[in-house]
Amino acid sequence: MAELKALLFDVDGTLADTEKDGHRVAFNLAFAAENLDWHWDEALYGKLLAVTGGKERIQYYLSHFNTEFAPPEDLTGFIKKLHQLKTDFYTQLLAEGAIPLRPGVARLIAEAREAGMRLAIVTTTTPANVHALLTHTLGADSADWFDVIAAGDIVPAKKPAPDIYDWALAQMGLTADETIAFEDSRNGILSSRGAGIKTLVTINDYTQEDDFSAAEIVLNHLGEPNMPFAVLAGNGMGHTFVDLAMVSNLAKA
Ligand code: XBP
Ligand code: MG
Repeated sequence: MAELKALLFDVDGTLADTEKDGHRVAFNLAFAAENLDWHWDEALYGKLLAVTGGKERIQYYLSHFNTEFAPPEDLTGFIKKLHQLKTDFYTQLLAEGAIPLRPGVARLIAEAREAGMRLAIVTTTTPANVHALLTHTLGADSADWFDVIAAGDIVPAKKPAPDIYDWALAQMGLTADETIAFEDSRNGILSSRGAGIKTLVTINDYTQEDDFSAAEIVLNHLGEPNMPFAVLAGNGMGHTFVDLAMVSNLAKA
């Protein structure tokens, strides 16, 4: 049985609830700035989350939900520009402190660093978004705490493909059984499990109905000493908040 050497964190929905009040809002601000009469309300955005990656999500919106739109000749360039604008709005929202970390995230990362556990980010979102979230929640130098920030277009096939997790493992020189992943969504766990990595899931409003049967455990959040988690599937082993001891046991199970 391999020893646990690294914690691999998804970002959106896992480190912070970024989708509804962050990404969605930033997409809408970008549409308005470009004089597009598109608006992604909370319900529509839930459907659009079927596709990961912001550029891919815009493409999916046009092909499935706004087929009336007459695409410009250079659709790829148009989407790229719109998405860059969205990234600018999104990182601005994070700089304003719009999105806090989820319960237990800062505590677990601090404990892991203290113990010399390696850390990585494995996400679909744009690298600038990861840096903005880390900087404005954990502090200016916190991106350096992570051995690898695997993000965005680094691999062409985004989650649910396993490629981004495979890439992170290769960069770290680790095997899947030396790591554990933290995810919040079906696309996320398909990716982590596809790479053979045991996965702890914390759900959110958009993902609570997802199929997480491949998870080691499913929780409402990571919990804090004064805010116990609820176990939605799996065995909490008597714990009330996720600490390194619990994570190591899950990795061994
Ligand atoms: C996150 C995503 C991303 C963000 C938007 O998925 O799907 O597309 O919503 O980010 P995961 P960009 O949590 O599985 O990584 O607009 O920067 O692509
Ligand atoms: Mg996620």
